[in-house]
Amino acid sequence: MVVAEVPKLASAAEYFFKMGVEGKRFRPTVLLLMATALNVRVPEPLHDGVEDALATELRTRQQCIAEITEMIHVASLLHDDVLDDADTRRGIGSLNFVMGNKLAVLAGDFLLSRACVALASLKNTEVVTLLATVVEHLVTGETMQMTTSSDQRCSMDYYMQKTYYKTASLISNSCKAIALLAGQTAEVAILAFDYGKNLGLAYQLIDDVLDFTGTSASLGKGSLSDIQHGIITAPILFAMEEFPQLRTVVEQGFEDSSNVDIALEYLGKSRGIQKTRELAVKHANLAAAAIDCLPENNDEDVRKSRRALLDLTHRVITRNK
Ligand code: GRG
Repeated sequence: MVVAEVPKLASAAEYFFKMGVEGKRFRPTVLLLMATALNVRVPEPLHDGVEDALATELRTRQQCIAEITEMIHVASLLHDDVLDDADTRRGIGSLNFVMGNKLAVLAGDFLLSRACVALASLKNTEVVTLLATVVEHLVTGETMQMTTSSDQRCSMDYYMQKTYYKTASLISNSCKAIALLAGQTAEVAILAFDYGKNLGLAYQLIDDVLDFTGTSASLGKGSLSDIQHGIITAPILFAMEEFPQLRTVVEQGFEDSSNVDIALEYLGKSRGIQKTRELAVKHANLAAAAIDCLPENNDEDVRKSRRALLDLTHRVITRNK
């Protein structure tokens, strides 16, 4: 799906799909597990070749959602790196750094348009609406992060809304799309959405902790990339609730690195990291609860996939990279 006619565009678009830099593929993994977890087994008497063919076709369509989701994700990373003027991504040079901003923007557009063509081929307007909304959310979240007033920067509600748009919308709406393609009820589709949304929020909250701690538990061991770019995340927002004087530092900004040190000092004295972890655990538990609410099913593959989805809710909160 990512192969382009023009050689330069082809190498740009394929850049992050090559072996070794393909990323964790967390999103497609979740979606394929969700597809199996929502499988409705056909009763034995009806089970014939036709049913098998239908099951295979459904799987192919759900796999297409997983592919589209990964393409939208990578497209957004390419554009994000241009906006941030990043020079690395996934341990190698970012595409904008290696091939320039113009090709990086065009490669993102190309991936997004190939994703649109694949989406159209599914001929399901509700699913098209879900994923088109995701792209709108990504752009909205990015813009929210870029253009904040002082009050918005210090607001937990604003931060959670932005986090939903930038990180959780993609996985929640794609999970819902998987359920709709399976012909599931509106109730089950909402459970799939809730799972994705809460898993995505938990994932990002831990990401924000790791930006301060890295693989160790101690502060300042992470890349500190958010705070150095002036992006205020949950740990600082919680610390600010305990130490309101931290707000003055946040308002001054972090161009002066001594402000980063001051903020880290307050963060260290506060329960900011712990409270962020607790909030992540709360969302991980909500994700697990959504899986537990799915209609009972005794099929071994379905149960295995549901266990794996539950296992992921633990992994997102215990990961240290
Ligand atoms: C072109 C669709 C499109 C949108 C443009 C720039 C922009 C609008 C959106 C940016 C959205 C963005 C970069 C959100 C961050 C999401 C996030 C947590 C990325 C990290 O994901 P990982 O850790 O990365 O899963 P890997 O490398 O494993 O894929």
